[in-house]
Amino acid sequence: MTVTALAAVSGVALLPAYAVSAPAPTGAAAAQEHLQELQKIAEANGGNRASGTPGYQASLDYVKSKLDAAGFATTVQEFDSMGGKTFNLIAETKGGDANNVVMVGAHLDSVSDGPGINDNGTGSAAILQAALDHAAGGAQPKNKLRFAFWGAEEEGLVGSTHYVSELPQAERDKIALYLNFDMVGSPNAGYFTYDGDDSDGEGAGPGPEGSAQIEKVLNDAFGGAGVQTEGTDFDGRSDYGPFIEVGIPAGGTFTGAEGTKTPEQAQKWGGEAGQAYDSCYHSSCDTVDNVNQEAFDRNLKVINQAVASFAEQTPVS
Ligand code: DPN
Ligand code: ZN
Repeated sequence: MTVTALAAVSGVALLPAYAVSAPAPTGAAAAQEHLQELQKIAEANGGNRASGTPGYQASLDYVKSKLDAAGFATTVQEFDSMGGKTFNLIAETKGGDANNVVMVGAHLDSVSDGPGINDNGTGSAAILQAALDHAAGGAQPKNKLRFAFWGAEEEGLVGSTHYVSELPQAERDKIALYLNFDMVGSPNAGYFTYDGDDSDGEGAGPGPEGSAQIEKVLNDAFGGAGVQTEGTDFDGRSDYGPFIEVGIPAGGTFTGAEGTKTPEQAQKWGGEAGQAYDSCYHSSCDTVDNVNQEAFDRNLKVINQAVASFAEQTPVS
């Protein structure tokens, strides 16, 4: 019997030799796939990915499998929130100086009213892809890189608070800095970085020492792409809160939530003055269509640059 006839009998399709599978996408294209996947997960699980629900579990499984396959050491940390069990996912490089850890975090949970793709599929997808791209580059980081995907942020920063409170002081001392990414693709985007030096002299004041240098690295990365930034206060509304409370320097980027874009901001950034940065904030329309691709791509690049830079050198060690 010929090979073809054998295949016909056994029902096995013979693929031509050139039909190898396409290489996995990297960078922006891969991050876009993560957003699509999180959207599908929400749709398959009652429309959301809220902490403690099957949609959250599926989100965590998806992220964890990618990081495991790329060689990260992953840990799932269980905690209670709103009367139920939920989880943080922590993934760190096996190499790098364990006494000088660079942490990068994003909350992986959505509110229960929608799929949470801008808030915070974007931050989750961005740091996931930054981790995968860094690993694919093959270089061992000088410092240990630790990526955190927080549960129950939307229930009051519960996951990040639990993580920091469980961490012995000796382990806190090894964390050189914490970078936070929560909403990095808002449809009517602003380009904010956490105000480490309190340049406006208002609001929450400066972050712990080293935060100003982090802000500068992020601002310079945006500047290199021709994007002007504004500071946003450390007002405690996202997962950097528990870190700055114990004196760990922090920073990060943010494209805006329910706040309104000013005419000056619309002039320098485009978009619509008098409208919310994200008019679908915490609602059912926070889908893949609620992501500003340009803002998301610019943030991805800045995040990759910041990770590459802090992997080698931190302001405070
Ligand atoms: N913490 C965000 C949320 O999940 O609702 C909103 C937010 C992010 C607000 C960053 C301020 C700064
Ligand atoms: Zn939110």
